[in-house]
Amino acid sequence: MFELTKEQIKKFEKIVFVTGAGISQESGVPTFRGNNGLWRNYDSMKLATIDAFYGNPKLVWEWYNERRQNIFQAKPNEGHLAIAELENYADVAILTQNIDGLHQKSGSKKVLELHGSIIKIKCTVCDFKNEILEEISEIPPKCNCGNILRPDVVWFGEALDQEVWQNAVILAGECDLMIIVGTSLVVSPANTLPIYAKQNSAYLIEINPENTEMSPRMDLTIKNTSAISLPQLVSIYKKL
Ligand code: BJW
Ligand code: ZN
Repeated sequence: MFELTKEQIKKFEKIVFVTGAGISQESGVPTFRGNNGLWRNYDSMKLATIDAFYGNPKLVWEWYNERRQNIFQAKPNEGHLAIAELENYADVAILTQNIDGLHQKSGSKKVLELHGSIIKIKCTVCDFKNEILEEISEIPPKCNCGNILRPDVVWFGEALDQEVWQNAVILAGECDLMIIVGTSLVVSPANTLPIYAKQNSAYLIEINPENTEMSPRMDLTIKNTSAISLPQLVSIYKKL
């Protein structure tokens, strides 16, 4: 499946993974687009906006509460675990669009969360930030300053955390192998990361059962799921 020679693989010193919702699909976490992208008949893409939140904060909070409960029960799958294991053989960084924390749960150390985290909250007005330590009883929850709290995630039209993004761009620009897993690559600026890698002549591998708009620009496309494909990649490293 990985049509790479051992010699080619040995040359890859810095590996960067760009991951999206598809890597957690086999852990039971729904993706955003396609058949799984509906929640109570609402389009996930329309809920992930600041307008949706201010229009109906209770509804958007209910969406996040349900997802958090599901994510807390979810276990990293063979795909997450394979990436964590690869850290024993190479310099690995993960640039994830996911907010589910499953890479960290699987033991991966260098994980940059581009779109925030499901366990974090922040005030819509003041600088208050915290982690959700217990079940939220009052929806929407309130800050001590009197204003409503929101999930500390990045919605459409909002800027990514600049420090996280700058570091992601540096890592993408320095890697010699980028593996893009389980993302439709339709959301910017995350979908520009392969371009930074290509500028450094990195080798690009995409793992996705479906084609994406960027599939033609990949050096190798593996049209299979991440829980099947990633352990196969690690097994090549084990035999080197
Ligand atoms: C498997 C699999 C298996 C399945 N194994 N694979 C026009 C109008 C307005 C805005 C824009 C516009 N054009 C561009 C924009 C910018 C906008 C954007 O990109 N929009 C596009 C949709 C058009 N981007 C933004 O707004 C970003 N901010 C920004 O640009 O800021 C500029 C700015 C600068 C300065 C000041 C102010 C602003 C922010 C984007 C934030 C995205 N947020 C979300 C929600 C995060 C929180 C949450 O999770 O709730 O991020 S939306 C959602 O999409 C989420 C995801 O991280 C993200 C990407 O989705 P992903 O991961 O790719 O999932 P899917 O479902 O799309 O794909 C899954 C894939 O897996 C599929 O390909 C499957 O085939 C595959 N798969 N099973 C392997 N087992
Ligand atoms: Zn506040």
